[in-house]
Amino acid sequence: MNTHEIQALERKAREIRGLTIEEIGYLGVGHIGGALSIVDLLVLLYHKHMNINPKEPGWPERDMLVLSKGHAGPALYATLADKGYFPLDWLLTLNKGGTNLPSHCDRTKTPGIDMTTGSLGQGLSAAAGLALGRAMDRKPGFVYCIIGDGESNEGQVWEAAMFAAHRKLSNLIAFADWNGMQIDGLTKEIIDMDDIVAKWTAFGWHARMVDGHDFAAMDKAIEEAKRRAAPGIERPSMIVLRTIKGKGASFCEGQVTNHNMSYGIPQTKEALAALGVPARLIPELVHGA
Ligand SMILES: Cc1ncc(C[n+]2csc(CCOP(=O)(O)OP(=O)(O)O)c2C)c(N)n1
Ligand SMILES: [Mg+2]
Repeated sequence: MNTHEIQALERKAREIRGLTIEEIGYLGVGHIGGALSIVDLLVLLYHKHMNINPKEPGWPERDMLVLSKGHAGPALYATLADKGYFPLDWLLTLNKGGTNLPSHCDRTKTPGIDMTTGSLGQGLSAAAGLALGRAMDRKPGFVYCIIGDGESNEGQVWEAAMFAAHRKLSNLIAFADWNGMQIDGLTKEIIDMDDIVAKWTAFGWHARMVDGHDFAAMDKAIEEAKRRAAPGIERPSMIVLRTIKGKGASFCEGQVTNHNMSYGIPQTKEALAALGVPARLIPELVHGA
């Protein structure tokens, strides 16, 4: 990727962070920390790597994403709305009665959501099933999956790890959002995963760790993972992303309290100013009241 492409992705990520902060700020409470830590990855996937058609969300040949850490749905909703899957103003209905955008992802409600998630530990199994189906049908395309570091404490993650390696699912590219925090505190104090790359490697995956806020590094890792689909080296890939929970929200970045926090219009306004992006959703901020 050249500097121009990287700058365009960085600009897009600031916009998506702004939309995500407005979306949750308008509701008044939500999983802002874990949503913001994956924005750079979502932007890279949806603006560079994924073969998709927002006009036809169910296109059978599309690449798919399973957001296993389904509580980060609001960041994915902002990315999808911006891509044109549904109108931007749906973002103001987040988790309200009758909405198409529940707090956690639901494939029956939202165009562009490929798997229902929120019960942690299950998404990688679902992604492995989708990838196996593709492989059995000899269909092209990749299945992407995002899990959390706290979620990685779940046993089912490691069942999926064994299964995907056994079936040589090189069309499965997973990411672990290593933001160091989970609901009750620091991951290393709850269950320390120690050398996580060594663990995935031992489970038969191609694994590496990169900075989850560095587009060039992530892009290189994804390109490398795609090459693992070649005959003779078929392995699923795990890309562990070093990230900052709450990245880009001036009022809570890096704070262990940002998992599922309350905030409102004043903090939203402050954060948008710090990001250098205009308000696009909340009427009183858009019209400067
Ligand atoms: C099976 C299950 N247990 C508990 C929860 C409640 N819960 C929601 S988010 C979360 C913490 C997840 O931590 P992590 O995977 O690190 O997410 P992130 O830091 O990216 O937000 C928990 C325990 C859940 N959604 N599913
Ligand atoms: Mg975490």
